[in-house]
Amino acid sequence: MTAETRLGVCNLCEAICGLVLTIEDGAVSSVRGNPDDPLSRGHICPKGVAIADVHVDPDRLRRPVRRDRVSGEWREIDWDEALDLVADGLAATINQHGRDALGIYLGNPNVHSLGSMTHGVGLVKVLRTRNKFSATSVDQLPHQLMAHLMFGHQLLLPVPDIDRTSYFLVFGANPMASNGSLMTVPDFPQRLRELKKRGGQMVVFDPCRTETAKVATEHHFIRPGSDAWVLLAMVHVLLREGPTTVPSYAEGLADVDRAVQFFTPERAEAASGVPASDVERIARNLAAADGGVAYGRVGVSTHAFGSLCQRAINLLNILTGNLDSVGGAMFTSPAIDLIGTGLAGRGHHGVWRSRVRGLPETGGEFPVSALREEVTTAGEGQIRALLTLSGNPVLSTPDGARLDQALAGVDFMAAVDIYLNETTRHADVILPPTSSLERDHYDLVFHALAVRNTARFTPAVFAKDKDALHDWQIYRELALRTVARLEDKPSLKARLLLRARLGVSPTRLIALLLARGRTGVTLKKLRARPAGLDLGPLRPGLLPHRLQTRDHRIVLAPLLVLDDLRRLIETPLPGADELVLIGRRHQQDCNSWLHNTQRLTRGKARHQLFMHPDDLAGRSLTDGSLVTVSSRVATVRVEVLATDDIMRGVVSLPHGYGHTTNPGMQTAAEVPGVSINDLTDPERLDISGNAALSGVPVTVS
Ligand SMILES: Nc1nc2c(c(=O)[nH]1)N[C@H]1C(S)=C(S)[C@@H](COP(=O)(O)OP(=O)(O)OC[C@H]3O[C@@H](n4cnc5c(=O)[nH]c(N)nc54)[C@H](O)[C@@H]3O)O[C@H]1N2
Ligand SMILES: Nc1nc2c(c(=O)[nH]1)N[C@H]1C(S)=C(S)[C@@H](COP(=O)(O)OP(=O)(O)OC[C@H]3O[C@@H](n4cnc5c(=O)[nH]c(N)nc54)[C@H](O)[C@@H]3O)O[C@H]1N2
Ligand code: SF4
Ligand SMILES: [Mo]
Repeated sequence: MTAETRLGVCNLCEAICGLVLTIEDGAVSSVRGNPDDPLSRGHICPKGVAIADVHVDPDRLRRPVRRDRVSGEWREIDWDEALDLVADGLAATINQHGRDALGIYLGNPNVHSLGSMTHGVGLVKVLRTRNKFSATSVDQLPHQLMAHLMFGHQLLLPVPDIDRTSYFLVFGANPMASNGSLMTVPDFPQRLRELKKRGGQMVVFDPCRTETAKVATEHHFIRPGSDAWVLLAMVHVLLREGPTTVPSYAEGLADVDRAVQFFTPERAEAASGVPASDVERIARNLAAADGGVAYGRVGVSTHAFGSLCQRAINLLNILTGNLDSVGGAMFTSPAIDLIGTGLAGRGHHGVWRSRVRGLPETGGEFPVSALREEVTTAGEGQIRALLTLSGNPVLSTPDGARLDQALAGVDFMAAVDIYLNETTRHADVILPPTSSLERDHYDLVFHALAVRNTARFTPAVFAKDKDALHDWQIYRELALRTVARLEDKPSLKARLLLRARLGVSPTRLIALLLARGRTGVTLKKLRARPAGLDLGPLRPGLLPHRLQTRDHRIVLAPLLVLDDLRRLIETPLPGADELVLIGRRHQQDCNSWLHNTQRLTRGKARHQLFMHPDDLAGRSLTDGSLVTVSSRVATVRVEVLATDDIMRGVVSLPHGYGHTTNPGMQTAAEVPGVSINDLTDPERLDISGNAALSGVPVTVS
């Protein structure tokens, strides 16, 4: 037996851990964290250990499959036929009904694959439909919109300087389970221990006493959806008590001051349940800290006032002097900079609107909450063909069960995915790319959101099969073949250019982009140091230069959010006997997939509805029983788990469950549980268009 070790990378979550894989007789026999990796420092979680399970999973698609529309049966076909079929289907729809008749959904794993980042964007661009949707609008849209409006670029997202902060104020995030988000922070538990050892504190606001809340110095229960009240009251306290630090390049302070007058700590208490004295004390502590940072994630992004929250969090950091400052909220200096180099657009909002509900686009995408109605509402511009790229919107987006029904009715559907899942089962053709162990990787997204500046290039661990295609090759072929079939096609010259551009491999592009950067990092240097190059801690003093607003100024009070304050004030609070639903993540889950690996699904069940014992008793329900949960859109039945880790008046379901047990679906589909998104409501939106997945009114009986 021959054993050798190879370096790999985990692309399952934002922590991008470096791996050491042991290969015996051509198969992975062990996966460990790489201690030499300057960012992840040897960290790994149970999912990282399972990464090779996906590679060998017999259910993972390796060849294109086609569904017989009559019998419903799937059969493998060859690549050429599959790519032609998809190009035919897409082009026929566009030729007959126009560009917008094609809908596209881009799922989360796109940002975790280099080839999707470099070539998927190109494919989507040439298809030129306005009916573009992605996981962004069930996730971080408020962050991007506020970054666009306040700092001038949708990706100018400040990252907590976790390694040097002394006061970490967390709203609606559970990094102990999620390993951090919009904050690439491998080894959060160790970094937190270091923070505490320095005498620092972590203060958590969450309706659930999560793994993170349990290791915090302070945890405060907060009513779902009420965070904006607390955050604005903290800004109120800072401005009332002063002194506040307002950089010379910030504008709109008077508007902020006027707007937060109403948001007193007492009103915040009434709305949120957080005592006014705590709101005041924590605002003061953040201001007094030697390097403090406020941070909010999924719990306050996928929320009816997500934009107000993200904007208030930015304000807290700015007014306490903690933006662009050591221990505060800082901007990264990545070796490949997506900002300011034209690689990613600065963003726009509301330039055009969706056909049915008139919802605003952001950065060229519509809220995915509008997807179903655009498929089912007849008329000019109706979506008649759908392309999903690494996505499972049936489980991931609001009112998923009805989306499921709608997808059964489209004229043509294709998916680029490694699995047959609840969404891709409606496709006519599924095109599966190579597994992540077969692809080169450089992380274009998460180095730029990491708590330390590093760069790393990871060559594929295994050579790909002769008869397999990388995602970038699939995207290239789909773009070229579809464009060639369009009646209204670009000029020959433009098509030749497209062919040349899409012909450059992602790795070659990385070499070119690195050479363009200013950090001196080259692909050659990265190849010589595969564990990764350390470019040092985050750097302060990048502002105002790094701002992408036209005059390099921070806009403290964008009109859009000022206008939204009225909606906050007028939204009634839930009554004492009402229940609202929130979501959660567990360490061994990965959004809507990875339930196929035994390694992650064995052990204690975690699909249950969390409910406070008093709320159960008040309804004469018992722990462990099957309960009926109803929202405006649907009813599901699920087991309940009594726990006082959840606050009264709140119930919680994990996100990504509810796997279908249809024949042909993945083997571990017997994983119990329901989809939380069968209950969430596409009508509940933040001003940005992000789905308000959290705080859905429900009844339980
Ligand atoms: N209620 C509620 N809903 C939520 C959330 C919540 O907290 N609560 N969270 C939201 C968030 S933050 C997100 S990001 C979305 C995620 O939701 P989606 O965008 O649907 O993404 P995933 O569930 O991560 O993955 C979708 C599919 O990608 C496929 N896949 C995995 N790797 C690859 C690959 O390398 N290539 C290809 N082509 N396909 C691959 C898998 O088969 C999987 O089925 O869900 C959102 N929905
Ligand atoms: N293990 C694991 N890790 C993951 C993922 C996964 O599926 N599994 N998914 C990845 C993805 S795509 C993302 S986007 C990140 C998300 O990363 P996080 O945001 O850290 O993860 P969540 O567990 O969704 O944390 C949201 C928290 O918000 C709380 N919450 C809900 N509603 C409210 C509210 O109204 N106010 C407040 N203050 N809190 C609220 C919930 O109780 C929950 O604890 O995780 C990534 N990492
Ligand atoms: S923390 Fe994230 S990146 Fe690291 S091993 Fe786990 S899933 Fe992979
Ligand atoms: Mo996400």
